[in-house]
Amino acid sequence: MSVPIPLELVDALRAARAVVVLTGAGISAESGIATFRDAMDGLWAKFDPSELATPEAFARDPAMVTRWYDERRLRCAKVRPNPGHQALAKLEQELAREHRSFMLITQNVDRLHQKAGSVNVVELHGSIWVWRCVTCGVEKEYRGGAFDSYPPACGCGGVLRPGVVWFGESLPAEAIRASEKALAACDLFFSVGTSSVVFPAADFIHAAQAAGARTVEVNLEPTPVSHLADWSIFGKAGEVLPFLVAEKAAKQGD
Ligand code: BJW
Ligand code: ZN
Repeated sequence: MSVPIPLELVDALRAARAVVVLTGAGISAESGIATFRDAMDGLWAKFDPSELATPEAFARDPAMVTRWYDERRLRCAKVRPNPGHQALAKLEQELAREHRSFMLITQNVDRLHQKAGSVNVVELHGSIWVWRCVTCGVEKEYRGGAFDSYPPACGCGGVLRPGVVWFGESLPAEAIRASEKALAACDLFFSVGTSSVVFPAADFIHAAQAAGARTVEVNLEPTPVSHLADWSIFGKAGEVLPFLVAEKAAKQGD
């Protein structure tokens, strides 16, 4: 691998009792899913994603917003987890065998971590596979093809919206509670493939540090939290994470 991994980081991973990993769109980029702040392709190129992911955009044009989400959902159905997702799933299995704790907190809505085999996953921003009726509140997971019409309709006559968290909306209370509990108890924290500009996730590195954890960032470029990390590794998650997990196993076999 071209990116050097500090030996001290491998040692820290070997010694950690409780690992928390926060992921963002960058970890799914190598699976072929555009990151949130990437320019959008094709038809959507003229839209700013941060303006589509709002309750205001949905209220203004529910057909357009739900079509955008459904195209993304159909794209997620076609792609596969990459070595970055797989390395985290493997790390979770290894740590479980070693009676150490692991939690994966993701801002992603694509469920690629679960597809790769990760189990202890907190979805901070919901899921693109879930749709919720704005009238009766029913939630359904939908894995079929494109909807017949946009916005999709609920049996009650109401409109279905994507089960994701938009700007200005509260995050699921249980996801926040579980994240805070894990952050307060962790001794090694990773921030992977996130621009660290969206809160509350951008604050998680502070919470981990307050708990005494050492912190690692894996990203292609510096972010607003890079200066806080004990180790900043600039490289692709799909290369750095498999290498790190393999090094941990190799050193443990010493
Ligand atoms: C790679 C790579 C490779 C690429 N390998 N790396 C405190 C201060 C200021 C504002 C606020 C605050 N608290 C709350 C707010 C308001 C707001 C907020 O944060 N605003 C900021 C813009 C300032 N937050 C909220 O509204 C949240 N709600 C909330 O806090 O409720 C209470 C409250 C409300 C209002 C005021 C105060 C309190 C809700 C946030 C919901 C975010 N929702 C979205 C959409 C989800 C559905 C969807 O997918 O459409 O979540 S927005 C979008 O951003 C999406 C992402 O999960 C999230 C984070 O993006 P992420 O994952 O970091 O992706 P990118 O694209 O930004 O970055 C990719 C990174 O990967 C880059 O750095 C690349 O370099 C890197 N990369 N390839 C490694 N191969
Ligand atoms: Zn309904």
